[in-house]
Amino acid sequence: MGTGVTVIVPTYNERDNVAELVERTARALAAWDAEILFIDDSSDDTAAEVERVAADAALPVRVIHRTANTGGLGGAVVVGLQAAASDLCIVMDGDLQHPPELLPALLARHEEGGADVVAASRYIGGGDTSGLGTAVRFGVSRAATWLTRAMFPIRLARSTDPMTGFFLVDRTRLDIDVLKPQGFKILLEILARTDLRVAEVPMAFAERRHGTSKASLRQGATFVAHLGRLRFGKMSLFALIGAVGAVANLGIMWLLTTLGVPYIWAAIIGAEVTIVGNFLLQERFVFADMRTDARALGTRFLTSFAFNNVEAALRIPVMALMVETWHISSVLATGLSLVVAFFARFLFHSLVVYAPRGRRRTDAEGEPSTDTAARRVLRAIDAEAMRPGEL
Ligand SMILES: Nc1nc2c(ncn2[C@@H]2O[C@H](COP(=O)(O)OP(=O)(O)O)[C@@H](O)[C@H]2O)c(=O)[nH]1
Ligand SMILES: [Mg+2]
Repeated sequence: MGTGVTVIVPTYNERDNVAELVERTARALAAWDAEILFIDDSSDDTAAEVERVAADAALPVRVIHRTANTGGLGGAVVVGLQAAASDLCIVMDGDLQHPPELLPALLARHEEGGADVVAASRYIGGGDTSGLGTAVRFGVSRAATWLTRAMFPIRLARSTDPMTGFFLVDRTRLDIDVLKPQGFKILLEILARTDLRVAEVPMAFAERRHGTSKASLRQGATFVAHLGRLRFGKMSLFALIGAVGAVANLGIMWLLTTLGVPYIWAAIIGAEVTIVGNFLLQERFVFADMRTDARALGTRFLTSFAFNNVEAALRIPVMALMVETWHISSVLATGLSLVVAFFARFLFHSLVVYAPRGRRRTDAEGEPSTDTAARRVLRAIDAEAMRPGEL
């Protein structure tokens, strides 16, 4: 028996693929002290099928069936990394698009040394993407890969396929707690948030055996938001949306005044439309991960709307006061007030609008919270400042 290895297989309705996957994996890893660990979120009886197959499998097979699907595929992989019997873990899809026969090659590359992660790439010599199916899917996959590598040119310099779901990772080199996986791209999460060394082996990506793909347009949107958050953190994404809103605001004003609407009204309509538009974009892209714990949508909207209106109404008189009392130029005053307003808006949204429900005034034991507002503000700023800043 060789070294221990755990093959982590996330499954979502993969019942018909289990038996073949276990058999091929057992054969490929006959020389290793291996186990297979399924992390299952299925609504069919995949978990029961795993138990059935496990009974006469040639290697230990376990299944963890999750009752709540937190974090989707990425969340399942994190659970697998925590529960694995071995420190050497390999994540592999449950639909046989990742050929188990490649497992020894991943392990061999790791044994050569110099790498904490070994990824199976569809894009290096000998790799093959025909299993991706349609030309559209291939194009989307390629474009997403280029975009991602362009955004992390240093961290992903050695990774031609940071979105592959087939990879080996040495758990002892990984701080699992820093991962905040969303959706499908767990390897990207690992490579972007840590400085693990990555090596690659080519993979021929196969056709899915049974069942259907769970990738979707929705996963695509989640991916773009995930990428934005990994790269910029919440605050920069928030700023980006604010900037887009400012341009939209000017456009609306221009349109309305051209149509003959008096400019005061054009300004008011432009401002309100922008406030509502910004709110919707923030909901979807900046604070999506905080929505489930926060208060109801209506309450979030009203709090955000009220804040922005008060802020917009206050900014002009405050600016006037600055010019009058500090004798600074009006341009400088405008700049200063916009910067202050930006931070105020961001902090208000992350600390109040999207604050976790029920944890605002009491701590876990129901005691009045000793966590002061100042401390929470500092923590929020700290969390943003400590994003992966390097490329
Ligand atoms: N545990 C778990 N597995 C998932 C989830 N979504 C997808 N999977 C599994 O992740 C693997 C890749 O998903 P798949 O639908 O094949 O995506 P595609 O290969 O990109 O089309 C498969 O083994 C799925 O069963 C999920 O929410 N939870
Ligand atoms: Mg698949």
